[in-house]
Amino acid sequence: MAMLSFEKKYRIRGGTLIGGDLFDFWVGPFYVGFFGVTTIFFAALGTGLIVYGAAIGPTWNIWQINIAPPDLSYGLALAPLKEGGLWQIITICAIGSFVSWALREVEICRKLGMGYHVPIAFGVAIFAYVTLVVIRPVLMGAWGHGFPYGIFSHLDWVSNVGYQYLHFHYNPAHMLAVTFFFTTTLALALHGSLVLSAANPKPGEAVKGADHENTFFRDNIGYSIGTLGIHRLGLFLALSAGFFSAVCIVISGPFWTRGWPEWWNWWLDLPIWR
Ligand code: UQ2
Repeated sequence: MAMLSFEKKYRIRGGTLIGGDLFDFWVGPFYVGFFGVTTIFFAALGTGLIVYGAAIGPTWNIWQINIAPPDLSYGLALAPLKEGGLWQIITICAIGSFVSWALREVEICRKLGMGYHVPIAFGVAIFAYVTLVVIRPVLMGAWGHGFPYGIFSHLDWVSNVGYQYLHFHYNPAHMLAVTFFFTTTLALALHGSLVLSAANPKPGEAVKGADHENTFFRDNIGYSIGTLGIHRLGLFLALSAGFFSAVCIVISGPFWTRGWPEWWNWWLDLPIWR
């Protein structure tokens, strides 16, 4: 269907989750919707507070700007603005805008009669972020366990929290997450290169299709997962990477407080060695 007649058919009202026809319109190419408005609201407020936090801080150096969570002594209470309260409100704004964006994606899916794969995938990324700044701090009993908002400061946080458990690469969920990240890059490299090899031939040559793609992998490794299958695999690999990243940090502290290398003592402690 040509784009113009497609848009005439699908750019119609309805399918909203909330508010009926309120904000049910487009601005240029962008769908607005109730959640478009809440996205803009939270993103603008959050960004403004980050700039304010930078302004009252000691530096405008983009790498060194830091907005820290409250001291651990505040526990799960609200803190004064300049003592981590900014971080708390910025966190609310971030979650508000991320969730609004996901719900706006849901409304667009509903209008188009499509599956919810994209908002569900984005939801896993939101879940990983919420695990770091809400779920784990709440389980640990203090907002101070959240990570600071700053380029170098969040890197320092990751390094320090990692060393607190001696060697984070011994964390079994971290091992799974890393493996899924690498396998995701393998799958996308295979997929991207295969599609380009078939669909982007040198000038004058015919474009090849799925038969060529399948045959390449059958000739090469005796198996082709298929054109739909590679996308299912890719989504599974990517979501698993995000999911096990969240698991690996949420078990560090709330469920395991010693060094991760020590966790593997269960192997040496098996009764079969006696
Ligand atoms: C494939 C296929 C595609 C692909 C790719 C494969 C025609 C265009 C990349 C090959 C992928 C396989 C065999 C799975 C590899 C497994 C892992 C865990 C990386 O068969 O169908 O569609 O893009």
